[in-house]
Amino acid sequence: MSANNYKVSAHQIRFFNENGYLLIEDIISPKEVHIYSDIYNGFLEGAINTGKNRGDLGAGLGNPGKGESITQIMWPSDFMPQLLSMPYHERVLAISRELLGDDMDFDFDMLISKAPETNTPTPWHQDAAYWINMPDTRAVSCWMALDHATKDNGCMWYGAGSHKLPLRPHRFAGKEGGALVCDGSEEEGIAIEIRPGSCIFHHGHTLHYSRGNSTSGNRRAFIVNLRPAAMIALEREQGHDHGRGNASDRKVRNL
Ligand SMILES: O=C(O)CCC(=O)C(=O)O
Repeated sequence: MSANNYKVSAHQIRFFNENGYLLIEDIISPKEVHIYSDIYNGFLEGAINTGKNRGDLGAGLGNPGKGESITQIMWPSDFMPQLLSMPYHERVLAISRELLGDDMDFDFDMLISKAPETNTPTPWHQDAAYWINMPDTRAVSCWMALDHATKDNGCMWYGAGSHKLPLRPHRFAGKEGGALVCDGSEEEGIAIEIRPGSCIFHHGHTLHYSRGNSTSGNRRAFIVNLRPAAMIALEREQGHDHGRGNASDRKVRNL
């Protein structure tokens, strides 16, 4: 995947280093939002069969007997490789290199969708709790909204500066093998409501969470995760690929 030019300012880089997250408005244009929205719906509605890569991140957390609580589809770009050379992935890669260095590379992508009235929060966690220990802890995730993300439908909340603190102990929030949770509360977080096509970058150690979707609309997010190329190679050597064809590839190191 090549990175096209996308400049962030020195102030934005400082903000990211200080707080562990960074809002980027309109990473894709309104016209591009329509294109991505159609692709996303193709995945959600099953026009693209994602088999075992589709799961319920909210299993055991809410919505019993009513279908998926939080739909998670791992590796959409495996099913549609052209995504890798489309604007979102290319711009995310470019920005990740500006934020964390030229050796940042694409690790994996995923879709996380909260259907109307599913009312299932994504528990407080730090992404690094899902990963193997890595000597180089640089990692960043980009969370792009395809619907207006609001507190009521599940916008992201972040613990500012939490990426600088040690990883908190995590445990399974619901079903074993499902979502992880650590201590955290809205009092220590900041909610970031964004419009479709805007996104937030967060560091792999930044504490975050989202409320459930209690509205009658969708809350769709397209997420791309990046880390140094050498750390991706290390993960693969150790057999970790973030659920590529195997939704149970979830290694927890802090239980
Ligand atoms: O979309 C959500 O509710 C959670 C997303 C998340 O935890 C992440 O992107 O790391």
